[in-house]
Amino acid sequence: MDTNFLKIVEDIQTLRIQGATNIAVEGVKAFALLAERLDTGSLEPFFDELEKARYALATARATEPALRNGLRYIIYNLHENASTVKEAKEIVNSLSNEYIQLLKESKKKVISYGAHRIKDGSTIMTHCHSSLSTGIILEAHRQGKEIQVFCTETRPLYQGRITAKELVDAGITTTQVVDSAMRWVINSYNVDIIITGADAITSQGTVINKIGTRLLALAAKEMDVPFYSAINLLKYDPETSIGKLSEIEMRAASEIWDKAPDGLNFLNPAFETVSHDLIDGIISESGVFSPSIVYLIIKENYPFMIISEEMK
Ligand code: RUB
Repeated sequence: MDTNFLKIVEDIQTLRIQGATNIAVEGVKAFALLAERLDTGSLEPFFDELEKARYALATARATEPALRNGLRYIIYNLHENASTVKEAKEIVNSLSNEYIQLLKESKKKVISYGAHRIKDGSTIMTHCHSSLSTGIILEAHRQGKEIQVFCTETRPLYQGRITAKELVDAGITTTQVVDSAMRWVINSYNVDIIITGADAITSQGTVINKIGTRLLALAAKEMDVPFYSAINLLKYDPETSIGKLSEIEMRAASEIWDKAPDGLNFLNPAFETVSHDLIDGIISESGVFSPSIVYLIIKENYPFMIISEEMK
């Protein structure tokens, strides 16, 4: 595998590229560029190299089905249709563009539907950095709605600072709080709506997002504040429909405390689940609806993500 490709894999692992949509777009692009540069005489070694690349990207972050679904989309169609290396390269290129286009179009719709949900005068709360939920807030502001936003720091890697900077740069009144103040803010500042992003959604409509998201959803429930998850459905985890559990990525202890005393144990889960009963609605490219009907929507719109045991 060449160094340009490995650099992207490393950027994904180290969060220089972060957020599910960015990870999927950059990962799929890197895959297509690698395919373009591969110099193999016949199809078999070409497919072998692509499989190694697929594996490297698919395992770079454990909880990122949108990237894995993109690679599946390309490879499945490739094996069906390519008979020469030249043809295979063309197919990878056009399918990767198609998938990136799907991601971009779905993001636009999520942003548009989500902005409708924000009323003029709203106080909004969010967590971590999600290009979809920030996109919704920025769009509501662009439409001239008077809004203010509270966002968390998102320890240990402070992705909340990316959110805060984007919102402040756009001229939105924004306040950052430590993660443990999330409930206090909802209670003390009349938050009207909470919108977070999502990395994955399961066949049962459980959403997976940055650690702390479930706490936010529980606090929202306690105080009767609507909790929405902004997600494109390319983040569906197909394996959950055959009974597998989505994996939650565990990250290095050094992200929490790099010069910790010897003998101290750490746990650093990157994500957690939010079950559908805590979510008022998912804001998706197919509309705003209850997460519990996600499987039906996927079946209708993205049949390539429906799998069975035999396909594994
Ligand atoms: C980012 C995160 C985001 C989702 C959605 O985690 O949890 O809410 O990935 O992002 P990390 P988007 O920083 O660990 O990647 O809405 O941009 O797809």
